[in-house]
Amino acid sequence: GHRGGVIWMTGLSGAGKSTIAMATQRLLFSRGRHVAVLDGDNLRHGLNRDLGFTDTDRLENLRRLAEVAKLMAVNGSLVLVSAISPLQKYRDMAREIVGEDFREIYVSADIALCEARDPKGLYRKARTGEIKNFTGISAPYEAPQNADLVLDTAKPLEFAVTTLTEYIESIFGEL
Ligand code: GGZ
Repeated sequence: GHRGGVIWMTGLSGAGKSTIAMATQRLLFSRGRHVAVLDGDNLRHGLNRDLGFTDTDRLENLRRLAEVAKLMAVNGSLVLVSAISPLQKYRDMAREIVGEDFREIYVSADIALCEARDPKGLYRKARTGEIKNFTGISAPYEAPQNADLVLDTAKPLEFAVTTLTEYIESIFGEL
C-alpha cells in the first residue's frame, strides 16, 4: 500500500526547491502516485499571510507548514514541502512535529548562482536594503550537516528530479 510521509526541502531562495518539487510531482503523478506540494512562498499568501521574516515569524511559518504536512501524511499523503527553512532548529522542529516519516532534503546551490539567477529580483532588493532579513544576504542560512539527501543544483534539473523520485520510491515503497 501507499505510505504517507513528508519530504522537507530546504535551500536558498532561487536554489530550485519549488521547481524540483513541481517536476517531481508531475513525474510521480504520471506513474499514478499522488503527491501534494506545500510551498512556503505560496502558503504565505493564505494560511501564513500574517507572517514576515523575523526569526519568530519564520519559526511560526514553519511550525504551521509542519503541522499541515503531518496532518496530510497521517491521512496517507506523500507531501513535498518546499521552504527555505534556513536554520537547523526550524528543521529539527519540523522533524519533531512530523515524526518518523520525515526526511530532510538539502537543495544545494551556490549563493552566487542564486543571486545571478535572481528570478524575482529579490537579491537585488536585498542588496539595496529594500528587503530586510533576506536569507543569504542579511539573514543566515545554515546548510544541513546531516541531510537525508543532497540535491546538487549545479547539475541539470532532471538529475535532481530523478534522484529525488528514486529516493522517494526507495523509502515510501513501490509506486
Ligand atoms: C527570504 C524571502 C524574503 C526574505 C521574501 N528572506 O524564492 P522565493 O522568494 O519565491 O521564496 C522565498 C519566500 C520564502 O518563504 P519561506 O516560507 O520559504 O521562508 S522561511 O522558510 O524562511 O520561512 C522568497 C520570498 O519568500 N522572500 N522576503 N526576507 N525569502
